[in-house]
Amino acid sequence: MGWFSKIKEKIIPEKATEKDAGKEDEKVTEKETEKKAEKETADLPKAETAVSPEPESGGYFKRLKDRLSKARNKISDGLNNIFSGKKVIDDDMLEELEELLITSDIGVQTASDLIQSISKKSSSISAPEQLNEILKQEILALLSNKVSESQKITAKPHVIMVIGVNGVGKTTTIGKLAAKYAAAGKKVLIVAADTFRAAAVEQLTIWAQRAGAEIVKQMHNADPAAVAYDGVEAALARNVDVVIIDTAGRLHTKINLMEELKKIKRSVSKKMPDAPHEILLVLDATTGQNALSQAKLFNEAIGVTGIALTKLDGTAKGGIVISVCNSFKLPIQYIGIGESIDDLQDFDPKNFVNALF
Ligand SMILES: Nc1nc2c(ncn2[C@@H]2O[C@H](COP(=O)(O)OP(=O)(O)OP(=O)(O)O)[C@@H](O)[C@H]2O)c(=O)[nH]1
Ligand SMILES: [Mg+2]
Repeated sequence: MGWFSKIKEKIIPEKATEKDAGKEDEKVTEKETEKKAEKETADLPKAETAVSPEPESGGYFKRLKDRLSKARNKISDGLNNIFSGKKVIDDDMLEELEELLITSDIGVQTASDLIQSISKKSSSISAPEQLNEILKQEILALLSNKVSESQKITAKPHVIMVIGVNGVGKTTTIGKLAAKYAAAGKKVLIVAADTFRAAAVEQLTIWAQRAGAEIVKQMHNADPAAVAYDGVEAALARNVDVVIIDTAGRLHTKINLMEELKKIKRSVSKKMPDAPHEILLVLDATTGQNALSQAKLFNEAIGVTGIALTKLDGTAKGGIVISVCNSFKLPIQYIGIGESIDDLQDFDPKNFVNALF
């Protein structure tokens, strides 16, 4: 199926899951979680076994633009409303602009910082519409400041541990990431260290097949730290380039999620001293400012090297990207813009801002 028909056929419901890290542990029974996982496995997008070829030139950006349409509509409609019929830039206009930024999830502090620098520059322009361009440039400057060089692979295997609360898109992102590395000619091994639900391993196995990656898994309820250790051991023996470890977002035991993740990290480094080389935190863009508190908690407890921000296609509040960039020293490495295997993009501030406006 062509990429354009795929976009047309896809209807993604607006999701608004407000979950705090760790809080869900007790609330959800194992049975409910198993049911959800089975549904997720059944819901996996079908008939995609490899990364689809990139659409014709400019297709990468076109796809990004298409998938950010909800967020773009909110911002551009808002800006049009603010500027329409106005001849001068006054305090009311700047206030309305600030409100629009805040309701787009840019965050109160970031919005106020942006308005301050915009108002300084606004004296040099005559038409209110020119504010649009200034806003764009300010946001781009803000995002570009925070982007680090993409992770270089120097170790073999390069071990990536993927963490985050339940349902944010860890397993899906792993499938997409594995496909990216495989397409770049890397030998990839996925490790199923989410041993909480049987269906989680099944879901990951399907993604591994699609991505053309190997998988290391053990029995349901096996010790996740032991699975991770075995995974790295297998990778060393099998000449693997990239290892990606899936972890649980919620536990059925009383062990704290953070404690379990620390244990996995320790066990990986016992097998390979520098590993994990990356700890990728997955955040769900539809959870808004809640994602910020998750980033803080995970970073303090485990140490995070980068962020994958998922479900940007499902939110009108694209400002969360700017908020995350401005609040932490952590770079956004990837953005998820759909449920298919080729819906993970390297985060590029310039493309992002152009697609958003
Ligand atoms: N629209 C959209 N959906 C996504 C994206 N990434 C993941 N999803 C969907 O989010 C749901 C949850 O994804 P999972 O990958 O199972 O999330 P998880 O973090 O592994 O969940 P747990 O294993 O329960 O902790 C699935 O239905 C995915 O298809 C994205 O970028 N866009
Ligand atoms: Mg998962």
